[in-house]
Amino acid sequence: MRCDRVWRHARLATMTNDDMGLVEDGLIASSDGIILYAGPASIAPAWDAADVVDCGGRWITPGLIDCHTHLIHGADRAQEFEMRLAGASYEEIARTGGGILSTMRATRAASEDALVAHALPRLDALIAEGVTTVEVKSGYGLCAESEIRMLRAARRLCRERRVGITTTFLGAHALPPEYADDADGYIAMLCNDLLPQVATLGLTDAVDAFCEGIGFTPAQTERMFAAAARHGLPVKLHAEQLSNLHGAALAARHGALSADHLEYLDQDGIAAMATSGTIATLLPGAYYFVRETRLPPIEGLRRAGVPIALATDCNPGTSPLTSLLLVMNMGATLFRLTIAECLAGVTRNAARALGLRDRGTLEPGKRCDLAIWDIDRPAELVYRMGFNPLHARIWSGS
Ligand code: DI6
Ligand code: FE
Repeated sequence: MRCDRVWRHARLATMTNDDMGLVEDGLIASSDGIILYAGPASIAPAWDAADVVDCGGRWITPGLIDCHTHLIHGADRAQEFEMRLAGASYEEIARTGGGILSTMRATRAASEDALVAHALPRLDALIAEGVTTVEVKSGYGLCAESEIRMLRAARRLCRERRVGITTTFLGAHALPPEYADDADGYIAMLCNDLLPQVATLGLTDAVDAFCEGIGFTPAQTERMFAAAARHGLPVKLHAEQLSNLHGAALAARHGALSADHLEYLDQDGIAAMATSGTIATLLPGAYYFVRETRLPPIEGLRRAGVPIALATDCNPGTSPLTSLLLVMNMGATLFRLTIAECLAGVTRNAARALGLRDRGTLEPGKRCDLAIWDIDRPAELVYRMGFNPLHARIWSGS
């Protein structure tokens, strides 16, 4: 049978089952950027390929997927980090005009070109470790013009690099100064004016909110979800990061793709997520960086069969992190996830957290997004810290 390309003498972690779907002597065939075959060489059809790559026994996984980032933002907050090291708390810094609002000012001041230019080094760091799809949120503009500019900048990233980008509208991330003391008014503006604009322009693939004491209430979150439904957009939620407002259960009731963070998630939230098929996206970089001590309820999620995704949460305030390999290491070390759970978290389950059925595993019919690794066993991807064993990255078949 004819195809464009074959990778042979490879070991595969197809991620098609909970044991990573391992294949010792594997072969992948692709045409037009789509996998035609991924499995044992011994039972593969005889492929007639224009291009045959001998992998020399290297491991191939699906291209990695970072399903929760704030990659587009105006400036970093290293200075705030110094203040925190000197004893100031995140809340104190926020009260004195720092925190999210300082990033808002920098983001509003940045042109679309500047936002793209500032994000590219972060995107390149992800790509260098085999990432082939990245979710990017808005939420540092907090006004129509700047939120739209952020989403346009995010969409541009996939024209600047060979990578899949999905965008998420996170207007309900923080309350901008124009609406101080009027959170309901801000939410009404988002629902009635800004989200319809963003949806009409085709700039977003999903809607997210920050449901938290320092963010928005469950009632306000629900208004965002209702507006998202009016535009046919799926929802996700920053939930139970710092306290338990029962956001995950609310998200589940609205059929959310994912609920993210979840350190303070309770059993009712877990049960609701299990019923709705909502993915639990854990963000160990934020847990680490804010020195959180409360662990997400991993065992409860496992018992209920809630699929777990892992992501960087790359943002300037609580997770200035651009390594999914390190995220996997943190997932194992801090959250006690298994190797198979860590890898599923940045492939199969990350795809589900984005509602993308066309990637995340090595199977016929899926996109041919691959990461080829110089390792002897998959555990090495999780075990090392600050070491990058990527041999090659294939996006859309080449
Ligand atoms: N959760 C977080 O940890 C970040 N946003 C959110 O919703 C914080 C973002 C920042 O401090 O800039
Ligand atoms: Fe986040």
